[in-house]
Amino acid sequence: MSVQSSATNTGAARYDVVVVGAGFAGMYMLHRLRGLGFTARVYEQGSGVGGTWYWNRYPGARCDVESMQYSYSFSDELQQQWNWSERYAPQPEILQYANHVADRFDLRRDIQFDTRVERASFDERDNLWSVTTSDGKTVTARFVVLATGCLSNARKPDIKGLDRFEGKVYHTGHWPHDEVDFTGLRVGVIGTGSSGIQSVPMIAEEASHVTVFQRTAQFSIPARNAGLTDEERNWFRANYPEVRRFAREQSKNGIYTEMPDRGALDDGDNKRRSNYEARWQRGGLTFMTVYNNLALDKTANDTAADFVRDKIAEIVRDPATAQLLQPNDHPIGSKRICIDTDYFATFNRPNVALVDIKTNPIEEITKTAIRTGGKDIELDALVLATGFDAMTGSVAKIAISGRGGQTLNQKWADGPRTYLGLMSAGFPNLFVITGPGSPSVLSNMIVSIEQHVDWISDCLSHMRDNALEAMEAERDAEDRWVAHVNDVAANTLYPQANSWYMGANIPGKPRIFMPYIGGVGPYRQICNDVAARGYEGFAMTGRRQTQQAAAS
Ligand code: N01
Repeated sequence: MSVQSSATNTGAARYDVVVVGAGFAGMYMLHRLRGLGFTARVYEQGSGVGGTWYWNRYPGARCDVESMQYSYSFSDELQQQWNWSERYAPQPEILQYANHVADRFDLRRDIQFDTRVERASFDERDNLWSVTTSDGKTVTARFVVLATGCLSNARKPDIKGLDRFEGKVYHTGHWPHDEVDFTGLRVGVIGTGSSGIQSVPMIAEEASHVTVFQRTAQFSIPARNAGLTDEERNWFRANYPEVRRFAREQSKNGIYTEMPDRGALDDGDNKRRSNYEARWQRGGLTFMTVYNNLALDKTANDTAADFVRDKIAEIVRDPATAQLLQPNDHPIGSKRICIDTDYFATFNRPNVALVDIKTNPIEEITKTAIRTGGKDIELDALVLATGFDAMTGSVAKIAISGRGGQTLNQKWADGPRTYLGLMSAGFPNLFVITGPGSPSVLSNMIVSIEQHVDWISDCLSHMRDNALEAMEAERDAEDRWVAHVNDVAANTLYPQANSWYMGANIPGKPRIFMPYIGGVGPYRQICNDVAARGYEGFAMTGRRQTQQAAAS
């Protein structure tokens, strides 16, 4: 493989690797490829780096993993020098960090912005991908790496009359770059997942009135966000070797925290309540790791769910509103838990109303209002916090055809099938970073991104060292992995919720639990073992074998 890109005899530029997306995954992938001497081209549909942090600019957007941990670990200098200002960095600061990384490692010269990858087709004879972009150009590459992100395909709901609405309509996942001013406006927010829960309190401070349209009440834990002190930053900096090691090798979710050693029912009522209270006061995602069986045992889970329901009733003054805000149709944590700042308290404001669209679904949107329960709620602006076609949506938008012309969308018609969440049989030399079948969205994404990028980088080096040209997941290894992913999920409470983890938020999408819930540490070990056993479950071929296969 060459260090410089070259041109084929058709004039198309040729790279060792095409990377799709310049979010945290694509940027680190490019950095590693460069370091190994591979040529790479990154295509990014946005005008800048940052992926999800480039698009999700809605008011209140911030990370729900603490920033000292939601950050790259590959460069010690970077992690020692970057100064996170808050416990959970706001979106502009995370985007600033992404830009800093792009500049610091001189990444931009190999990234083509404002360019979508439209199609990618595998040529079996030459083991080459042909990649066509939205500027009408085609390049070839030995490998394609999809760094397209798990939550990047914003989903506009199919609600009658939505296109007729005459006020401004915004989607949280595709927020404008110019400032949006809600001052004096009556704003409707549809959706109460993380994006709705983060944005409602901010919008309520500005707008004259906010109506929140709730289909499913959500469990949310206070973030307790605050400025970081030097002492806190320095603790992390001094302890990064152990913090990062633990997150990668030992944790379930890629976060350095206590590992619970007892179940919720092992404690009596008072002790359990005081444990929940302590985590509620601490704030953040670790509420769910008070006990080791909250995701496994419904009776145990009920104790945590009851605690949060009681908190909602304490915070929200109007009993009818409090009751509506109390989730009662899914176990806590089985839909991605939310982390908020004053979400429930916002419903005590005189300018905020909650409308239950589960009982009275939206009938239609008129030019000026949302009609539900036979009543028109007049609005000047509408915020769609309706989420994403998660995990597969961005991949599905690219026309990918592999062996025998089969498309990835055809292969995944009944749900995504991968081996280790990294490759799909029939699509040689095509990698997905944090793909379905890997811990991905159930983890601190940056930990999982770095693990996949490092694994792929080692794999490409191995292929180069051994004159191998093509690598492909074997079908039986894939079948076994898909069965394992499903078995592990079936032993948890997760499949009991209509969540985007299950594809349930997209009408017609197959209901399959997409991420791997076996834990970040164990998963990493599995991937390492597979590599150590000569990439067991992957077929690897050299040029001569490919030619022989083509001739026979
Ligand atoms: O999207 P969601 P999100 N009519 O799918 C409702 C990450 N994230 O953007 O639950 C009416 O969770 C839908 O209702 P229901 C994080 O992983 C992270 O909020 O399907 N309502 C739900 O209430 C998160 O989990 C951060 O019944 C409709 C809401 O819209 C993921 O992104 C911040 C509807 C969608 O909730 C997605 O979060 C933000 C319809 N037709 C996001 N369609 C961080 O803090 C959907 N809904 C890092």
